[in-house]
Amino acid sequence: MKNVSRRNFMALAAGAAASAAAPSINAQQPTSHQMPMEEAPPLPLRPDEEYVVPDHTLEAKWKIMTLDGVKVKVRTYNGNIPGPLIVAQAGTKLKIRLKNLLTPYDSSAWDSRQMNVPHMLDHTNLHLHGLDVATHIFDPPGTSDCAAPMISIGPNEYKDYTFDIPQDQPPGLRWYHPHAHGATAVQAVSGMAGGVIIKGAIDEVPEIKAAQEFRIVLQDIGLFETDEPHADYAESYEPRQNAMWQTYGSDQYDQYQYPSGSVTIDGKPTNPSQACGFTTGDYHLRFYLANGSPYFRERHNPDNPTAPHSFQLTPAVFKMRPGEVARFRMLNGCSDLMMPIQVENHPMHLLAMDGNNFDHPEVKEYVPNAPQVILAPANRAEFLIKASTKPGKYRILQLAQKAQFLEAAQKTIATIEVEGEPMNMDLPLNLPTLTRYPPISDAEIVRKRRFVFSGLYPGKQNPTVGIDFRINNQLYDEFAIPTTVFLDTCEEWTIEVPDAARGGSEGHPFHIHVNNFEVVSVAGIVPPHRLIQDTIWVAQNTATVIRLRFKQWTGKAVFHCHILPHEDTGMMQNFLIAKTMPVHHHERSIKSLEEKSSQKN
Ligand SMILES: [Cu+2]
Repeated sequence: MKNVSRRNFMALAAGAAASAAAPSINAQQPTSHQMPMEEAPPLPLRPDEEYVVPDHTLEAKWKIMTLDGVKVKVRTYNGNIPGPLIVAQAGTKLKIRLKNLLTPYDSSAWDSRQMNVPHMLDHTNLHLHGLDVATHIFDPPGTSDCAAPMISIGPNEYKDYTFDIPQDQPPGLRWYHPHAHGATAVQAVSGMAGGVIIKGAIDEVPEIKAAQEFRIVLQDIGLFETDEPHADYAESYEPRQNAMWQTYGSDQYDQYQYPSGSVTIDGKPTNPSQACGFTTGDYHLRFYLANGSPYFRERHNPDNPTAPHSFQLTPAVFKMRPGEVARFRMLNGCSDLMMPIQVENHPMHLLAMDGNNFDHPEVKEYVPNAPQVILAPANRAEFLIKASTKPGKYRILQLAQKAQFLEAAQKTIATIEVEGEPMNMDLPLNLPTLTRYPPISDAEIVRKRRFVFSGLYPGKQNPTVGIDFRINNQLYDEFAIPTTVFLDTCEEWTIEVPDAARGGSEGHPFHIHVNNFEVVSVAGIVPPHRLIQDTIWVAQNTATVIRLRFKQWTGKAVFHCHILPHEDTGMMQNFLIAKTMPVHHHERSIKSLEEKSSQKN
């Protein structure tokens, strides 16, 4: 891979694409849902709705901060990384105002027929990840119009969202992040994400109620040296439009003697000092953060770009007494990293995945170098740890893995320091039963589908990016609906990542909006206990089988790979949840034949 000249390939391919497509200016007109802030009428904005005062206001805005001694300019919610924690109850309305205070970004050379290139990095929207709420990516929320555009809030605009949280929404850890196609990766890997906790029955289990709670929001921050002449920061992630970072090297070297430089949509090198192109995962500099504090650093490795130079920083410390039980809630909010998680020398009492608790805690024994839980990008794990009777320091580890484009070194996420007066806290035997996801029987399945997630390199459909990230051989199309499902029906889907020869160069995490799914099998293995998730890792050359019940909500929604650069460059599809299953024309014709014959008799 090292000798591949991506610039040469892209120069040819992107040049051809650019000459075939007429340039268009992307003029965004505010709609009634996106009012420029200075023109907004006083509250209440829309008297026909119950919207009065938002429960939470999220402001998307730049912030200059210092990470591990490096002055960086990042995108945030409300100036904080992670964004504010949102706590809500099932059966209530959650009102969130999203204000976009990001600065304008030039997308003038972007051809809007080519959706799967980074564009409109100054536009944003909001996704509540893992909540069973109405579809809210297309305008207006809940729409079933196949031509409905994605919600896109421009600089100095805002939008009021109202989410109806179902009464039977399982209590647990969920999260929010931007989902504007073409800008999701850049915004999220710049810091825009936060946790959502739904309170409920599990919080009242006496052994859990008695436990102190440690929340761990994990994020990554991708950075490049800035080329702004008078910048008061050293690194940021501000790719020029249609400029791609050349992971496999170039003629340009930065002050650290690392190759830099990007290509334009025409495949031409940009200004040699412009190091900041869109990347499909490799950055000049990347920090991994736990609750906003960096615990690990990676630097681009010009000699072996898929194995970044790695450096462990000082991780956070959680203090526990010997025999104490603590509740951990961990969110993998990273843009692309799959994390095999292990707590040193301690069994993990897993309570929930993706905010959906089990009937009883599942004990994952400690085995050196074996993960106790795997967190794909976007997954959450909630677990109890009963501290050892032996005082000491025990690491929470992300084990090394080579299942992705970039090799992931082992990282210490945090340290549990066991010290002080011993105690002997109890672990719960049972957990509350979830009612929203009754098991789906064979007889309920009305349709089986197969979706293949594959990457083609060099790309044929997406020459600007140079790699095609596809589902069933197609790139994302905002207005196509390849899949229609029906309310109150169940389906079984097989998500497949092929072998290397057929485009399975790495694993992909599958995520679907609106309804969580039941995991039937992973690589042919039936899980040891019932699993309800909204995201699942699908490893190279394996298939994962899931069952879905389309419940309560109709409308246009999406499923996609949760490696965000893959999603932004095409690995996403729309689907429609339609209200009633129509009578198939075959059944209609049989019925009319029967009617005709009965009339004759
Ligand atoms: Cu992917």
